[in-house]
Amino acid sequence: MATIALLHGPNLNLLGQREPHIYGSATLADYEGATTEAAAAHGMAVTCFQTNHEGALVDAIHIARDEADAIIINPGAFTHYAWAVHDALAAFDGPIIEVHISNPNAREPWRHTSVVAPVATGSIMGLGMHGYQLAVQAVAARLGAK
Ligand code: CA2
Repeated sequence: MATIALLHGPNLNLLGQREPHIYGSATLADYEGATTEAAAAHGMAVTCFQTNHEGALVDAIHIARDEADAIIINPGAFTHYAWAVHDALAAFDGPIIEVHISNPNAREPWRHTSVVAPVATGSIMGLGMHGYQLAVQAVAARLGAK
C-alpha cells in the first residue's frame, strides 16, 4: 500500500485553539483525519507527524525517504527561511506537495517567499482543509493509485 508522510511544522499543534480568523476552527487532528480519510479512498495510508523543531522535521523527511512514497508538508513558518528543510526535501525521490491553510501571498511580505516551493512538486495555499484533500488527489495521480 502506498504511504504518504503528512508533516507539519511549528505551531500547527495550536490549530483550532487560537487565531480562528486566519486558520479556522479545525484542529491538527481534524486535518490529519481528513487527509487520512481522503488517502484511504485512493487505497493509500498516511503517517502523521508534527514538530516545533527544525532538526526533527529534517529527521522526519529522512525517515520518509525509506518509509513513504510521497510527502504532504505544511512547514509552518519554516517555509520562509529553513534551508535545511529545503535540502532534506531535495533528497526525497517521490512527489512532494507543499500545503498552506492560509494564503501566505496575501499576508505579510516576509511570508511571500517559500524556500520549500523550489523542491516541491506543487504548492497549494489558501484553501484550508480542501487543500489537503487536493494534495492527496495530486499524490494519487502521480503514484498511479486508484
Ligand atoms: O497557512 C499556513 O498553513 C502557514 O503555513 C501557517 C504558519 C505560517 O507561519 C505560514 O506563513 C503559513 C503558521 C502556523 C501557526 O499556526 C497557528 C495556529 C493557531 C494558533 C497560532 C498559530
